[in-house]
Amino acid sequence: MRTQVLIIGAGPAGLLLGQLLHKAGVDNLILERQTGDYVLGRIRAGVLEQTTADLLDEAGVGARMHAEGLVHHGFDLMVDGQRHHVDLHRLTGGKSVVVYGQTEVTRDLMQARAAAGLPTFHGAADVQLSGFDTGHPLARCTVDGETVEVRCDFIAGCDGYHGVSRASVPPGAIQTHEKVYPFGWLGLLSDTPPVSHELIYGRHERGFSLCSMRSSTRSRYYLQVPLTERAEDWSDARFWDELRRRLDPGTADALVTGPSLEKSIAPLRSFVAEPMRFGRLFLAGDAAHIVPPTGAKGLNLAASDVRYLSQALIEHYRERSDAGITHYSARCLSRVWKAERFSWWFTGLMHPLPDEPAIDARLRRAELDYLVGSDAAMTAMAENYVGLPW
Ligand code: FAS
Ligand code: PHB
Repeated sequence: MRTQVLIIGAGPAGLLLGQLLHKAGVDNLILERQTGDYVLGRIRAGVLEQTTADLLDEAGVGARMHAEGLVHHGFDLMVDGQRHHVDLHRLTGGKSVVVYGQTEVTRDLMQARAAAGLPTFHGAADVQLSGFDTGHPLARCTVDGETVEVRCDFIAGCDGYHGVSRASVPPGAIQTHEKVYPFGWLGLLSDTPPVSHELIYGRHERGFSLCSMRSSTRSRYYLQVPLTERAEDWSDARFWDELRRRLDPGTADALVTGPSLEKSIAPLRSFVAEPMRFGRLFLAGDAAHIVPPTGAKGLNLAASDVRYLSQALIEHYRERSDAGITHYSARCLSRVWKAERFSWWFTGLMHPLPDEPAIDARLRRAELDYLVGSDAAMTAMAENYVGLPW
């Protein structure tokens, strides 16, 4: 079979790209390794930058986000039992973020794709890519035991950190940068009212915690844990007890606990692959970069890559211009590295390391004291958190 743009991966990046291309009349097809339910079952991001929300509107999938999403004008930092409000709205001249789970974004995009009757092959096994560096891109895979071959003009690798797209690039043509953090995030989802109306990023000598949410009745909490920990070793009671110990007394008293709907541990890494284009193969989203989730940038970076890539491909077909394609990688990476820096900085600031030298702990404490006492420092953090301009 043949299509203009073949997309590998039906996560948020692949689905959003497919929707934007479809609305511009560009033919596309998605190969996805997992089932749709499996993709929806992965609990991930929760915060959308306004530019991401605007792009979902442009893709025609923003209605439920506006109806159910929560607009947040700030968040709290909790440092050794003291809460400090970060007034995003004031510090950024009126900007905010939208709390709306990645699962719901993915669901909205899946429903839009199905309603448009666009082809997505779930259960696509052993995807193999070739010809993207000779002008004749080709993908082969197996679907329900049958061999499927797709010829196309371009391949968009939206298949995440463990995908086949980046792995298909000749090693000499790609450079990767990686930092693995010596801890993970143990996440818990529960149908309990959030402990606060906004997010609380907490730093405590026992470790980092994050109090987040999905709605006014569904909460998402995270605890920094050693990489040796396993989610199955954490009962709900153990999780709630540990979270309470890391919160200030007033917040701990206000915490409403309940049975977990999901518990999982995510490793934290900073990762970038350069460049993000190889002939007619483009990488977008987690296939090209990973950020520690502290700064809530992962999903939002995927959205900005997809915006640049959709614009470049639409320009190729509509205006017979390859200027966007030529500049795609540099344009993405300029934004990616700024988000990597912010996520690395915020992660280092909020996560104590068990065996760190005493002076490092004191320097970090001094930076926190400076941050919470300086409008200039808080403004710098706020403008990165709401998202730098596209
Ligand atoms: P995704 O990984 O979401 O999607 C890639 C898709 O490609 C998947 O559906 C996969 O099944 C498919 N695929 C993979 N290999 C394939 C192959 N060979 N053939 C066909 N299909 C293939 N971000 C935040 O902002 N906040 C968070 O709290 C947060 N938590 C996270 C927790 C975890 C465990 C992970 C892994 C990521 C987390 N992220 C978080 C980042 C996350 O939200 C990503 O940024 C987001 O999923 C990026 O979307 P995609 O680029 O579409 O990649
Ligand atoms: C989430 O709600 O899952 C979430 C929110 C903010 C972050 C990371 C995760 O920085």
